[in-house]
Amino acid sequence: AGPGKPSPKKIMNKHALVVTNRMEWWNKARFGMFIHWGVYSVPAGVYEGKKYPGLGEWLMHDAKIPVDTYQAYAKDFNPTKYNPEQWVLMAKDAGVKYIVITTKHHDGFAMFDSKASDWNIVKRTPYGKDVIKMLADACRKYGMKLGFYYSQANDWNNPGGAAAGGHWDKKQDGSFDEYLDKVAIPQIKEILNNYGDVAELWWDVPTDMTKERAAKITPLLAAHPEIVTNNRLGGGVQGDLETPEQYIPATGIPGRNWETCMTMNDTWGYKTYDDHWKSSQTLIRNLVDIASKGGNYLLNIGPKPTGEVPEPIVDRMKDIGAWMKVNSEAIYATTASPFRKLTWGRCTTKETPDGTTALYLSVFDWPANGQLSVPGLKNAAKSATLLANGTALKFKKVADGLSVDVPANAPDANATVIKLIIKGK
Ligand code: FHN
Repeated sequence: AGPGKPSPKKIMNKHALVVTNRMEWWNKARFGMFIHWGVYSVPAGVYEGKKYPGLGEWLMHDAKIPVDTYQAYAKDFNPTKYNPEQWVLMAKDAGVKYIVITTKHHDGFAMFDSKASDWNIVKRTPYGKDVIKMLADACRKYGMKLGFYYSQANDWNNPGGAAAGGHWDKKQDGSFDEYLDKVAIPQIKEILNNYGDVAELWWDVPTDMTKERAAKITPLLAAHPEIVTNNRLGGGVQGDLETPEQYIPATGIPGRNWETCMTMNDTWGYKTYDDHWKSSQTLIRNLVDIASKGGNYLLNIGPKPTGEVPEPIVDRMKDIGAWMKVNSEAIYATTASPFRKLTWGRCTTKETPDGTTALYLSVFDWPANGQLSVPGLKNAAKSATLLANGTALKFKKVADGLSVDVPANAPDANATVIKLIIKGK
């Protein structure tokens, strides 16, 4: 198939270079859900009556909140409405294949029962329960993979952890190496060993992490070779994944697995007043766009301190789920587009066992003339159907490839997928 180069074969080969058995599930998944949840959801972006414009989970840093004042918020962190099964089912219904949750963010607060630091949910909140264990149980029950975000540096509460990440309170003083030995490394062992299988370990951030320091952490993973790791440990450790944040690389990241993480509004952690929500259409198209470039979409939710998921998130997850119910074949286990550019949308591909290739044409801009042109396609086409309902579509060879007869109006305003089976690769 050309001249939309490189050809599907080349792309598939390129991917084969980075796809190992260990990464197989991850490469098929394409869609994950990120969860940023912690004590920062209590102030939710407001300190001393002032609404801070930055990220909700960065409030302590941005408002230079003293350690003791910040720690008092834990007394109001009482997520009595936390229902992890509901979270997992919301994700599952949306088509999500794995979840990654913040076990400890930059505020240093462990959302799990930690022996290494008593700045944790069990010791410091009226709730007193290990929400990570509860989520791990729910994930196991519903066959959802679970990964852990862990902020190994930039810790603003455990002494020494804030080394280069900013200092504004004497209580933050200390040695970064001591912090690593006494808090981070023991906590990493806790999350690796106390919650069953860990699908992905999401380091954040590489600040202060020299080669020597990273070399104390990497051996901890030796006993867990199945865990997928991202590229933010630091100290020159590449990890399995590139992690574009808040953007989709224009041409993917050839030769590397990658996962775009993105917020639904403008914050990772909950803020009461951030209503800048992306539309469901944008989120669906982002997922398609990312799959068409061979990556995964890790879409964030920021739950409230009560444990509830904000309504705009629930609505969007439902919309994504409705689209995925009929179109997920165009997302899961697909490989990148063989076409350099398609004016009307995106393409993902999948080889079929009978030697044909499925091209999933996701149409964003519906053609006004009832003809969808697939420029440069040289392979003979066998069939074209609307993926959502199996309606057969006529097609014909044209000078510059193939043209598919499509209905006058777009059947799906989010993205209509046409499944085109072509002979060969
Ligand atoms: O500082 C964090 C931020 O709060 C958030 O967790 C994102 C998610 O990728 N990572 C860091 C910035 O790169």
